[in-house]
Amino acid sequence: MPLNAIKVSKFLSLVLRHKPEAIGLALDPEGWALIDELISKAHLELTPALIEQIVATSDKQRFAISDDGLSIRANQGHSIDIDLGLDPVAPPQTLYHGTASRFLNSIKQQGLRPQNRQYVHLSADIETAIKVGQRHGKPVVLEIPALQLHQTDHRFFQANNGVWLTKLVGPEYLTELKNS
Ligand code: HQG
Repeated sequence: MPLNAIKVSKFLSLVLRHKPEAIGLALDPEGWALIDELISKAHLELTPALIEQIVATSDKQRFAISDDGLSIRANQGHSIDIDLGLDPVAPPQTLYHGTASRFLNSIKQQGLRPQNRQYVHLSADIETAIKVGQRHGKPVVLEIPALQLHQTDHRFFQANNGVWLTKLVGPEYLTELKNS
């Protein structure tokens, strides 16, 4: 992504996932913001075309535009309390969580917790989990027997961009992948 697009994408993540109040933006209960309102309140120079381009080219498909084209929301990653309207679905047999080695002791004691976000984020493949972990330090990948957990009433959700979400994973279900 060009530098300006990265800057705008980070700005969109901030106001659509974490701090809409930073620019006095209103999100509806499902996390949607009106694009016109976002543009008028943004401190950056935004146009509908630039927003559409960022939504279309975001490497992780972080954002979605509503069917009527008027609103935008983040597909996942929220720290604020919004309802993505996702139904629980059966996950694949195994899911992965990328983290950093410095968090391992705490995770082994407490399990995976959402920390500042609404959900724990899980990946369907190891490569993605390594990249997620690298954002925090030396990456470590934890393997989760997702389907087995689902069969014991543990709920999993899949965001519109494919990222898997769940509320908590107990330490007894986490296996550290060596050489990850
Ligand atoms: C760790 C990015 C100590 C957890 C990514 C993680 C993802 C614990 C960190 C999305 C813990 C939270 C989310 C415990 C969990 N004790 N540490 N009990 N339980 N943690 O950034 O999963 O680029 O909130 O392992 O790609 O890293 O922003 O979550 O390391 O999809 O679109 O606490 O954000 O996407 O960190 O990343 P984060 P995450 P974007």
